[in-house]
Amino acid sequence: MSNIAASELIINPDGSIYHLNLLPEDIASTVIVVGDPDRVSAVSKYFDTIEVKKAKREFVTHTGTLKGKRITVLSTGIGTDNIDIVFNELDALVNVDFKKRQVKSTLTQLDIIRIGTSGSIQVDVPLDSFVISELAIGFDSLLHFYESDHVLNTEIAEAFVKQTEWSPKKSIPYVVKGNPALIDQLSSEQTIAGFTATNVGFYGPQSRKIRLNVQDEQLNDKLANFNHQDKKITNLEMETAGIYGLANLLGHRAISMNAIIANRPLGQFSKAPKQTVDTLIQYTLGKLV
Ligand code: R1P
Repeated sequence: MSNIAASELIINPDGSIYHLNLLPEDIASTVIVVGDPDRVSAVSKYFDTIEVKKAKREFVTHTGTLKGKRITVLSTGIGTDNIDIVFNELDALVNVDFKKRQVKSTLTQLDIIRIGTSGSIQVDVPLDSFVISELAIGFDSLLHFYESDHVLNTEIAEAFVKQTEWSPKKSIPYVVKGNPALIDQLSSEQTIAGFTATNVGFYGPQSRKIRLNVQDEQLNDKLANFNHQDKKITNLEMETAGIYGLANLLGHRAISMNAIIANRPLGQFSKAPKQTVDTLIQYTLGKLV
């Protein structure tokens, strides 16, 4: 087995991985990921113990226990470019022997749960509701940089490109799925099963017009009206497709929990977004332990 070069897997002098600044023993096999670094303590405040608190750049990590279960909560910052870093480094922490610089012969599977905020694009997916992404469609190009055809649903992606008259100047969308067992475990009558669109930006890519014109004025309507075998897109955010794609490629289980804090067709924003996120945090922790 060949060694991974120092330039490819960068390990800090203290033995921690380059961006996350974590040692292999710092993470649990259940990892909650959040976009906002301030949301890390909003999750870990419910832990019974906290043994690790580390940070570098936007990547803040707390590891502790809740009712005897060891859990890590880690912020990813915004976007699938950050998801590429977080997922490859989390995987290396469990599946690469840092001393030998070799992939371990026995691999560890992580459970990775995103607790994020999101905007609904359907009138009937209301403010302050919780969407669990069964599927995600990525408008970034992250998955296309990997050998990934075996985890992509090209049928839905092709139907989407056709129905929305997707401009070839934009990256070809990719469709990926969440882990069915985790979706089962975390779903209830309090959650809505969804199909999440992961955008490559917050303004133009999500059809928000402040001063700049967008390439396709009808984009959000086309997203809302897209329908393939009764699958309709429910919400927009910026990480889930990357999370599902990389989790599937690396052999981890992932699920994305979305607190709906905006309803785009109705032009509404939640009056209590923090409360909604806190309720989703408590709901998710309750289902995990
Ligand atoms: C945009 O405001 C950010 O909020 C959403 C989007 O995905 C994007 O990261 O998620 P988080 O609240 O988890 O960051």
